[in-house]
Amino acid sequence: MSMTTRCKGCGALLQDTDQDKVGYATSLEHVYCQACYKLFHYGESTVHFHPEDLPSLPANAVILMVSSVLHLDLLFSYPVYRYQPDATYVYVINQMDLLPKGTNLDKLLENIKSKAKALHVPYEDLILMSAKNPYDIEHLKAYLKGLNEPNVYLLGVQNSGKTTLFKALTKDEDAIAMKKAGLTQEALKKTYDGMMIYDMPGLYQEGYLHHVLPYGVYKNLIPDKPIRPKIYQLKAGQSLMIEGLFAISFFGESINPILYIEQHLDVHKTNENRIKPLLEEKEKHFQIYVDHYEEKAFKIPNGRYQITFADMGFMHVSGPGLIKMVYPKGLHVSLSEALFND
Ligand SMILES: Nc1nc2c(ncn2[C@@H]2O[C@H](COP(=O)(O)OP(=O)(O)OP(=O)(O)O)[C@@H](O)[C@H]2O)c(=O)[nH]1
Ligand SMILES: [Mg+2]
Repeated sequence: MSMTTRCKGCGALLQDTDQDKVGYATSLEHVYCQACYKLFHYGESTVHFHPEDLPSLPANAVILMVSSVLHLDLLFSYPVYRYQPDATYVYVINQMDLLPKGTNLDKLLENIKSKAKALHVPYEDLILMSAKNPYDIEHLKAYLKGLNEPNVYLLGVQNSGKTTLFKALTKDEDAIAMKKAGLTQEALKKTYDGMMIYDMPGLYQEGYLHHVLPYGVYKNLIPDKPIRPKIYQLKAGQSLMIEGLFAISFFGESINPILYIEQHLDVHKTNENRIKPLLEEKEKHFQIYVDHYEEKAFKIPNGRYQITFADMGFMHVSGPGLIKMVYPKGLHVSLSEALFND
């Protein structure tokens, strides 16, 4: 029996001594650690820590920087190229299937390129794709072959789809890809067509839904099917409540928000002065809520902007105007330029 058996689900080193530590299994001969086994078979989430150190990356590597379309506000916010400037960086915008069919992809690509240029981000290519689309996977395989590097690393924040890509590229059947944030614990590796493909643990993102809600709740808030954007017509002083999580109040001429979130989430219109009383009795009014909230105001300049609700989705708005938001304390909420037209 080997001392270095790894869990095939998350890559953690298996150990049978400490139930509270990562990689625990009742037997070292198991395929999965207990956390992965419970997650996969019962949808139950137990400990899974978030590794924070960046692994050492060789120069003769292609680094696929995987980002979800849901995380576009954070695209380029991890300057991995500073640690290994000699590797080849390719940005993969994944989960494109979540955006509506009519989305102007040329415009999106153009905007991402100008953002990269403005931030001086070095990159070889930008690929818009879906890890769930077999055609896109074939395209990526051909592309990687053309680069002719021996090592391919999948890097990016949690839940961007690295393990899903890894499985599709290498035909691995054991690794686990689910909406549990920070699932992959240590690098999983497998050969494909003369290359070694490494599926890395997710880069740790502060303030995502897993900070404030249990897995059983947040997994239903993260979209996994094509989003049907919803347009709202609001007057100044009116608000939208998304479940008991986000209260968004609008002040401006024609802010007309368009929400890109999971279809079944409860969204209702109210007035700004109703928000406080509603949240004071949140247990009575909402299915999903948190203990503590915080507030922030966003001044929207002239033009098209995006407000991102952590890893749950986003909203497009037209400025000028003002938006006041109440949201779970500690959650990542941001204002950025809209990268595509609705
Ligand atoms: N709709 C859609 N869902 C995807 C796509 N890629 C991944 N997913 C889903 O996104 C969730 C997270 O995928 P993973 O592959 O586990 O993400 P990861 O980047 O490995 O996450 P960590 O290991 O936590 O860093 C899973 O529910 C996947 O099914 C995609 O292209 N489209
Ligand atoms: Mg993973």
